[in-house]
Amino acid sequence: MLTLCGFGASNYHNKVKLVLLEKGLAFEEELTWVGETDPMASPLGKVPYLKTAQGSVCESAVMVEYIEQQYPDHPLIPEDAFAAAKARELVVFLDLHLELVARNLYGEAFFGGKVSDTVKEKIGAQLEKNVAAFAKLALFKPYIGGTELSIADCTAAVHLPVITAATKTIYGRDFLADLPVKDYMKMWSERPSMQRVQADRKANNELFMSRMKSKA
Ligand SMILES: N[C@@H](CCC(=O)N[C@@H](CS)C(=O)NCC(=O)O)C(=O)O
Repeated sequence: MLTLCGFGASNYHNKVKLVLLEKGLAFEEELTWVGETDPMASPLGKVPYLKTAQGSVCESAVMVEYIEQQYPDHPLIPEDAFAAAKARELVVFLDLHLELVARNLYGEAFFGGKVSDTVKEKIGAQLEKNVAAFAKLALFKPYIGGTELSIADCTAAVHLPVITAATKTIYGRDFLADLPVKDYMKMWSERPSMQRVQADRKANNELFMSRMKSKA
């Protein structure tokens, strides 16, 4: 049995959860807040992490690869090596070049904190460049890498809305406005996997926000 540890308001938690749901796998969830993680399972104290019969694994990208290899039915990584590389390339752009950069804005965008003007300027320039690069790779036909749903979609579906919200709040402009994100998310909203993730996210979000505020 697989146990996904984390919380429903986390985009990385939901990335792995979408993969599990899209593959039709049975799994349990264990509500684990940042600050309450198992240091052996997640040495950096991040969520999510995955408990398996053999032990635990952290880092969402690694978890997704493990799930795919261990449970090859309903594949979310193409069999063809080049197509697989292209799906993984999109995941790296989304996780590393978009989300991790935008994350510098979340303190002010979502949690009532303050981000300095210097940081805003630096992050704005980085995001501008990285979004333009991502736009060259993302196909939206209708899936992010083309005609097949992949791990790149499970990643895009959780990160793109957060990047839109953060850039709108901080810069007054959606940095993803030139991409068909709205139609893409509408397509996702019709999938049962996303319906469950959104319902769980809403249920968890209030609790998460009150925890963040009490810590601020
Ligand atoms: N690279 C990690 C990122 C996970 C991540 O940043 N998770 C956030 C919650 S959405 C977290 O645990 N933040 C607390 C921290 O970084 O200390 C992954 O892909 O799993």
